[in-house]
Amino acid sequence: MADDCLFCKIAAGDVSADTVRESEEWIAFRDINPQAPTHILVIPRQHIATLNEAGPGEAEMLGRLLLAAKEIAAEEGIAEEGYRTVLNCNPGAGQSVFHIHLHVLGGRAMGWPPG
Ligand code: DGP
Repeated sequence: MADDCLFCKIAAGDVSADTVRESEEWIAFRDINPQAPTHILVIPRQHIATLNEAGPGEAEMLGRLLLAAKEIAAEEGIAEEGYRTVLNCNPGAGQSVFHIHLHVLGGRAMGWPPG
């Protein structure tokens, strides 16, 4: 756990969140500022600030985050219609919380390219 990391505090239960699913390795909760009718964040319990800090030792965990996103999309009823997973890395891409998190967005049409 990193000091002063909001998502570490959510993972530890010290800050409340609308949790939809969790495992020993990750926790998924609704985004406080949703950008789509369904907007869920999947975060590892392990503190990794950005994708740039992830190494080969995190490969399986990162893969399981994607599989969690797939399962959550099915539970939320957006799997067939379509959904988007996004992992912003660093401020130039829009990252504002420096604990990696996978956005799962759905429930509306998505434009491409993203802004
Ligand atoms: P990013 O911009 O990729 O770093 O995404 C951070 C997301 O985190 C953003 O969509 C808003 C969300 N967020 C920030 N603070 C909180 C919080 O306290 N609770 C919840 N549930 N989401 C938060």
